[in-house]
Amino acid sequence: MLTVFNPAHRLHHGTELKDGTLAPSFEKPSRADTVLARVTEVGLGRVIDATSYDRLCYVRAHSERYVRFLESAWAQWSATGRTHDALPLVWPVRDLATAVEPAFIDGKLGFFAMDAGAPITATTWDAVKGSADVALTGADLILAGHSSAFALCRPPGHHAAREYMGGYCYLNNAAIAAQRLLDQGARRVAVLDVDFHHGNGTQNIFYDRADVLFVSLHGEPSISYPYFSGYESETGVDDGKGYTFNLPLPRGTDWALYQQALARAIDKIKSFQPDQLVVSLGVDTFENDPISHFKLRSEDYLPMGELIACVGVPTLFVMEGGYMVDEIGVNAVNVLLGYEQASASASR
Ligand code: Q9C
Ligand code: ZN
Repeated sequence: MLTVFNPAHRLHHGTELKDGTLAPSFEKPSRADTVLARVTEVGLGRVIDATSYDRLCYVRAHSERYVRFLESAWAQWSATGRTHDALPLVWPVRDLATAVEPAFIDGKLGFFAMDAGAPITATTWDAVKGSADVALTGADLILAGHSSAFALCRPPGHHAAREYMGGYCYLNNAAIAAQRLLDQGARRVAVLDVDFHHGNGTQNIFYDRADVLFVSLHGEPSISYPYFSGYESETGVDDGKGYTFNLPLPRGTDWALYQQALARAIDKIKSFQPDQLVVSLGVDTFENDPISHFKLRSEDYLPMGELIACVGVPTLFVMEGGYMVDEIGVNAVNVLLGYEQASASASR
């Protein structure tokens, strides 16, 4: 399996509010570098550089004004004389006015964010664009006939919706890749999200559409970030009714329980008969993850990959979360190795 990588990810390392103080974010450069080192160590396959794509590819999954905001936020923030990370501090919740995009940067930050978890630094946009380009390059490998590929994206993407950032995410890499596959001829694409957190952004982008099936396994919303999405009752709207499938799981979920839910997810995807599969691959389901509460062990990621291979269609893996940096490489690459082993034996 080929891996797509972009060293531009190192241009992004922000701060986050943790327990009332600003500290370096859990979402840090060593994450992607650790995964890359493991890819090389096990000889997964060649590592290729991302190519650069036109911004219109991002606008396929997001709005024009949101992409423009991401491109220009730092320039507007720093023009006010501030030098620390840009973070939103006011949000248009419930009955507040959302009809007008604020003109001033502090208002724009809240307008285009769901939380204060997506800091913007001077070079954040370069890393964010580079991450989306990794996903697009991976999608093009699939279109060129590869049966699988690994887009080693950083920063992650699945919390980023059509018009807002949050949860360490800015552009939705998996959604941008899925849209690329559709624009290049796929009739139906499934997105399977195995990150610990609900992929609210991906759900938002495809919620009213029947050409993308979104299936997510995640911590129960009432006790897990992002708290305000991921309930089983969220199943899509209009043409998209029935094309969103959420499987929330309780605190302490181990492989025995996870495996049953994943088998249901795989059945759902198979009956959709997608042309391709995009996997939002987060490994924050790991037992020692610092911000999550599932109990998967490193060896469980091998059968996870085997189960995903049962879908039997070309598959693009897109890196999402996972914050136990020591193990993130082993865990993510175990999914890919399990997938490869199962695919190889199926084709013999
Ligand atoms: N102080 C992804 O896994 N808040 N995002 C955590 C920690 C944000 C996770 C609170 C978690 C976002 C892509
Ligand atoms: Zn996550």
